[in-house]
Amino acid sequence: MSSPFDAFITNDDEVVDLLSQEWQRQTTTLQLIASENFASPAVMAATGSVLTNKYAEGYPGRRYYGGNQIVDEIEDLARRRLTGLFGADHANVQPHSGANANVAVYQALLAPGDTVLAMRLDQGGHLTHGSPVSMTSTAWNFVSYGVTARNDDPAAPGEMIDFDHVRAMALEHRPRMIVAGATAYARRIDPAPFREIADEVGALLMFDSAHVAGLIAGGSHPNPVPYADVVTFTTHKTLRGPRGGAILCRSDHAKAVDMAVFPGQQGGPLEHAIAAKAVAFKEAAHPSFATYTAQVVDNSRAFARALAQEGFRLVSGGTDNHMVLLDLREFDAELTGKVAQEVLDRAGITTNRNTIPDDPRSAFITSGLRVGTAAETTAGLGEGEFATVAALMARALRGREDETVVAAVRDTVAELCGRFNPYASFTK
Ligand code: DSN
Repeated sequence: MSSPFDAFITNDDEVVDLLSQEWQRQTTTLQLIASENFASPAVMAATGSVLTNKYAEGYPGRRYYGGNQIVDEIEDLARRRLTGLFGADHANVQPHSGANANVAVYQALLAPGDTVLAMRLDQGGHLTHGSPVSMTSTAWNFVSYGVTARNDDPAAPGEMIDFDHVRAMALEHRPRMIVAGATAYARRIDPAPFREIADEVGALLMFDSAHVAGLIAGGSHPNPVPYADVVTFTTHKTLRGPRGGAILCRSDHAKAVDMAVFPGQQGGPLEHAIAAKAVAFKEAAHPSFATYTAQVVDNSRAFARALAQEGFRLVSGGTDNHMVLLDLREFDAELTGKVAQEVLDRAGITTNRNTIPDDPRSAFITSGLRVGTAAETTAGLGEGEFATVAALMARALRGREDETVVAAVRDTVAELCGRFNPYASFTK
């Protein structure tokens, strides 16, 4: 199978072959992992550019290596575009990932052992929000908040951030920092109540907007920059850039944040990724990106409705963002997230298993499945197609013991992907 990579890598058949296989996988199966997207050809070209050759430890105008005149311009452009996009005082575009960005902020603004209040992993938080398996929990004293209890009344859905709990924990523990933001949470996160609670106890506020950075840039979700001391995010999820992280902060934190990223956490920045981030920030500032993010949310709502009609329980009763978190137990009490993910893989539908609040199963098995609309909205799927995808998921999972059912779903998926290829322009 040929792919656009054949032209660039002519002396390594093994890598060409594997890249072609991955190209094939991404364009013939459905990508529903909520943290993934299809970066534009321009973003991918910058990622594969000569900048991968350059060492540039330091920051624009203050490098530890020569030959960085052009690299300085690139990094400055990325920083300017990013502060403009979110209305922030200062940007650091060097973090290699969202995890690096979060840890750098902790290093910048906390002393070892300081108390931090963040969302617990099994309630929707991230590993770097103080999970016991993350170094963040050994370097700092994390205490956690969670979501309200499940409530099946659609007029008052539960499993939403419990602000009474956030406030009670803040008053009890007097954290130096409160972390807002989540990795498996389908609802809008309002930064204002977090700011209020942080002010009440004299805490700093960090907003981890990894998942929703694109929705914020497109105007579909509230911008935390006016409320938070620091905002961190990844650039490859809803923001649709290259893999990587970034930090926005108030000018009084700029020096500490920059020092924590380099030399505190990282060595040489990945300037090829930074150039690709600059491309993505420009794309996100275009009016068409707002149309895209609005469609992501509309698609997610349509997907959620259709999944509920198929018998899946929606954690928190619905969605306000790009993600739907499913509790599988009512669809099929025996079906675990692990098995569902594996069956859907066989059916050409890529998802990830996820714990749900108060999940009785382990994080490796889970009772939940997380799906998202960011990538396939880029490919062009609309609300009608997402309703079809919900039906295909249900059909494959109900018929999982019968390989002909799973294969038939896979054929339908391939036909759908044939009509909605995010990289159609590459193959013209
Ligand atoms: N937590 C991962 C995700 O949302 O897929 C990213 O770190």
